[in-house]
Amino acid sequence: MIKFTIITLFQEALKPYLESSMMYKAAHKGLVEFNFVDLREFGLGPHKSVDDTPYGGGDGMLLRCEPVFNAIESVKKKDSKAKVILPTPVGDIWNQDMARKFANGQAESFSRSIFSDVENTERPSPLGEGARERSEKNDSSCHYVILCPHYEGYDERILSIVDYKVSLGKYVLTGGELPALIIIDSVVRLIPGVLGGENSAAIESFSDGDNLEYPQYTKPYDFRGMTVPDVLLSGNHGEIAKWRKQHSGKAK
Ligand code: 6GU
Repeated sequence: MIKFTIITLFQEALKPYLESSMMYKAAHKGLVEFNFVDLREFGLGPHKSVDDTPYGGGDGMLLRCEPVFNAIESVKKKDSKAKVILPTPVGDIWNQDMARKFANGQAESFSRSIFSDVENTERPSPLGEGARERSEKNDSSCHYVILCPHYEGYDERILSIVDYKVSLGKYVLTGGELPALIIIDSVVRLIPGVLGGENSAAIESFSDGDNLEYPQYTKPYDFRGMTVPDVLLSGNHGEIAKWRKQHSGKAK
């Protein structure tokens, strides 16, 4: 069971996706759990403010430390082993290998590099001791807290409570909600039993089980004059495998 707790001001943007299709099925089967924490509840003053202007001047508003720390600490009080993910355009660029490690509960193996630029004396190793034990016991049960920033940014001190900084690519989005959905989707589909029919070996490589490498066709044979390569109808499995290999393009 993998648990995601999403800290956000915009739950309504996330729920329709997580309550549909494969995400819904995975949650329904008990393979994953989605929880929400409303950051506004941790806001300050009568207006439940969560942001303020930057010291030194500049445009826009930044997420403040207090609401974020209080929200994260409220989750950690119940589960001290929960790991915090911050979607940010300056994070490590998300890839299939990272998704697989999160799905296997082995994300700690790359967290050192993510942490190399963050000073944190209280947490000399972000490797929660449980990780190695968990992977030895083959227990992938884990809890990820995704903190969705909004506005123009966040107070840098928030990084001291974050385990992983993740970027989705070299462009800028308005907030962490879409990245959170992409991170969750790419992890959940790798949990054994979510897609059905796969075994652990099938999720060992990007291509296996993903059918991304070669062109595929289904019925009809002839669609508006565009026909299916005949080798695929030949029943010759050797030739079919050869054709697929020749036509596979490596996903970048
Ligand atoms: Cl994780 N956040 C934001 N705001 N923009 C992004 C991103 C994340 N990844 C790419 N662009």
